[in-house]
Order: sequence, then C-alpha cells, then structure tokens
Amino acid sequence: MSKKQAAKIVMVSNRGSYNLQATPEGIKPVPAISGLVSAVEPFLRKKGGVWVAWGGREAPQENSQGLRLAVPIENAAYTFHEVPLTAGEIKLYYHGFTNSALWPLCHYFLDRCHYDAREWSTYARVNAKFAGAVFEEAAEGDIIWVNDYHLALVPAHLRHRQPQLKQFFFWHIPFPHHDLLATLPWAPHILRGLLGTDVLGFHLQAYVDNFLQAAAQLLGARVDFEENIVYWEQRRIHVGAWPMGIDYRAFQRQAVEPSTRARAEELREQIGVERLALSVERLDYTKGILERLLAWERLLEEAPEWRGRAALVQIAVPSRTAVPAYRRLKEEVEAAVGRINGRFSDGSYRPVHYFWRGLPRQELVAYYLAADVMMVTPLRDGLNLVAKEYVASRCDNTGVLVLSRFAGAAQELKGAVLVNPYDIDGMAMIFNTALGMGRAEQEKRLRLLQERVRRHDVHWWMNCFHQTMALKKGEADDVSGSASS
Ligand code: GDG
Repeated sequence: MSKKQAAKIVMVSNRGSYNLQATPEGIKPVPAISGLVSAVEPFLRKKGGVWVAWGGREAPQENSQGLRLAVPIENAAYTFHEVPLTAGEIKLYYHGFTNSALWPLCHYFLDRCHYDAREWSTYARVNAKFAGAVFEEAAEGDIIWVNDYHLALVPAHLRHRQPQLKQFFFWHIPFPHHDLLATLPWAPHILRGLLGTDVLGFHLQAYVDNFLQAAAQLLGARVDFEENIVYWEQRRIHVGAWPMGIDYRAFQRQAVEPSTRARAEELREQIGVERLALSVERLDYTKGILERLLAWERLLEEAPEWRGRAALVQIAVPSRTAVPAYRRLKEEVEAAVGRINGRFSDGSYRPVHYFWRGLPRQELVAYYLAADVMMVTPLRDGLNLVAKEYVASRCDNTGVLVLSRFAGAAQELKGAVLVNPYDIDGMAMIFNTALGMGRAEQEKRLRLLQERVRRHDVHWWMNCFHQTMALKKGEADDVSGSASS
C-alpha cells in the first residue's frame, strides 16, 4: 500500500472521469460525460486524489495490469487508476448482473430481471478486483467514496481488510422495497456488502426507508428508523438522503453565451415550428421513451391543431447496446418514430426529430434553450439530472418542465407539471396543456424551480458529503469543507 501524507479522496465507480481509447499513438484518456463526473471531477482537479474505475476497454487477460495515469494530460491534477476487465467479465458482470439483474430490479421491472449464478459470481469477483485497486491507492485517513450498484460489495471488502479506512457510499438509482429485493437470491450479500461503509447516501428518504427495512427484514439488523442508523458488526452505519445537484452556474454561463443562443435560434429556425418539445436521455427502457412517443402520437390524433405547429426533438443517447433488451428497445422506438412521422409529416413539417447519439455539452444546452417544453417522463428514475439542467439553462425565465411522478426529482421540483407515464391518454392531455401554457404561468413555475435547483446545487451536495463525513468522525479533516468555494 502506498502511503501518502495528506488525506485524499479515492473515488471509485464503474465508469470514471475518462474512457481509455486505443489510438495509433497509444492509449488516450478521453473525458467521459456523466452527472457524477461533473459533480466530483472539479473537486479532484482542485484537491488531487485518485479515481479508480474501469476505463471502458477490454483487457486481454484476467491478470492484465491496469494503467495508472496522471490526468488531465495537459495539466495533471489527480490519478486515474484503471481496473482492467476482460471481455468475459464485461459480459457477465457489466451487461449481466449489474444491467440485467440489479438495474431492472431497482427500477421495479421484475419481469426483465435475469438472475444467473455465473453472472453473480463474476460480479463478486470484479468487486474484489475494484477493492484490490483501492488498497493499492489508499492510505490511512483517506476517504474512500464508492459509487453505485455496480460496486455494492466493495465496502465490505475494504472494511474487512482495512477497517480504519473512512468510507462513503452513494447509491444513484432507486432502492427497491424489500419484498422486491428479496426476489434476488443474493440480496443479503448485497446488503452486507453495503453495510461495510460508514455512511450510505441515497437521493430520497423513500430509498433510505427501503434500505433500512431491507436491512431489518432480510438481515435481521438492528435499525434506528428515527435516526436512520443501522447497527451492524459493532458499528453504526449512517444512512441519509442527499439528492444530487448540478453545477447551476455553469449551465447558466453556457446558456447566456452568445454562440449558444445563436445556435438555439438556428435550431428553432431549422425545425420551424411554433412550439418545440424536447427529451434527452440514454436509450433505456426505464426512461419511458416509447410511452412518451405514444402519448405524442395520441396528442396529434386528438388535438389536430398541433399538427404542423409542434414538434418533438428526441435525443436518445446510445447505452448498453450489448444488452438484448436495449437493442430491442431501439428497434421499437425507431419503429414508433417512423410510424408517427409517416402519419403526420406534411411538406417540410416533421412531428418527431429523432437523434441516436450524444451531443457535445454546448449543443445540449442550445437544445435546452430552444425547447419550450422539456419532457422528462421516465417510468422510474433514481433522480434525473436532465430536468435540473433544463431549469438552470432557461435564462429567459420561460419554459415548461413536464416531469414523471416516478422520477426521484419530482419530490424536489415543485413547479414542474407532473405526469403518470403509464397513462398515455393522461400524458397526451398534459402535453397539450404544457404546449399551450401562457407566459405568466410559465414564469411563476420556473421561478420556483430555479430557486430550488440553484440552492441545492452540486456545491450544496458536495458539502452534505463533507459535513456528514466530518460529523461521523467527530472532526473535520484536510479534505472537508472546501468544495463550495
Ligand atoms: C443515473 C440515474 C440519477 C445526457 N445526454 C447527453 C448528456 N447527458 C448527461 C446529462 C446528465 C447525465 O448525462 C444524465 O443523468 P440523469 O440523471 O438524467 O440519468 P442517468 O444517466 O440514468 O443517471 C439517475 C443519476 O445517475 C445521478 O445520480 O439522477 O436517476 O439513473 O448530466 O446532461 N450530456 C451531453 N450530451 C448528451 O447528449 N453532453
């Protein structure tokens, strides 16, 4: 174990701040896009530390050595430590257990869950591998921050081998009710793995409650439901709800840039309709893309006055394309887009503009600016950052956020128009209302939304983490209290 002098943060996540790409000049780290990266990377750039993650490439064999790079290349600030995964591990751990068992289970899609013992054992082995990479980096006093359902067993590994390490774990997706979790043959292992941490964070109190109930019901752990504490192996594990924030000011800055505004104007001209609706997300069955398209089609059937006057831009970012369910969904979504455009296109008018690609950040913000209505209608979502980003980007104080009641963000975002994405007729009616909403009502709602998203931004979120870790240890240390500057 390498000993470092000052306490540092060791971030641990399946995908990290960079993807490693092979080029003729050698391996190149390419910056990755995710809410977690936007939240935490600026802190690592400022304070240093380590990010332990899979770099997204295939390792030739199981014992391949991972790269250890000083990043950013042009101005090294922290270390990226690659956890190499073989093709077999990627298949069984990543496409298999995490995305075909835990992901659908936590999003309440029991009929999509695939439980397989070989996938589970690979998941356990890969988690041990991640823990091994952390051991190589961690020194006494460091804070180890582990992220998400891919790595639920890492905390217990760390606890057993290095009990003095301070640990924080953040679970980014919903945590299901214990009745649902109990269908997973390895649920107790998942819970025991997580309970290796000192502090366990979720986006919502409802997820905290589900976790506490699961620990009590499936493990028989002693739980203080008032204080959100689990007593386990002579330790107190604090559980808390801290909904993630975004870098509000960064989105605002991007939105007021003349080049972003000009691009937004250009997009509106190109699409050429009075009212523009937008949806942006990974192409994932949890995001409710198909249901939304059906509701859009219903709107055009039932409210023909919108034909020729309103269009939906659907940006579907490619995701988990090796998982069959995701490939099938792509076909279904594209068939629906084709059918709706076939039915309602007229001259240069197209009711749905569909893109299967990710966009650069500035282009994304230009779309946020161009959109009169933002439709975020997942069937279930841990939180949803896109909804917050839209709100932050609306610098002219107009715009309507249509938000699924099953997105975690619906708990916070008073001012959004809530929908039930399973109710196609109801959703079509709400689209109609949103498209026709007057300016005064839009401004009133957006003010409420902006106030919330601005106050509970990413700096607030990072501070929650620092304060909780400091409280837990009864003292502030080197890395605490500095993220909000
Ligand atoms: C998981 C949970 C939870 C998307 N398309 C583009 C793009 N993005 C960026 C967005 C946003 C992030 O990706 C997506 O975050 P979400 O929260 O909306 O959704 P998930 O990817 O499912 O995230 C979710 C989150 O973790 C955080 O804990 O909220 O519930 O499922 O930041 O901006 N960025 C760019 N181009 C795109 O086309 N540049």
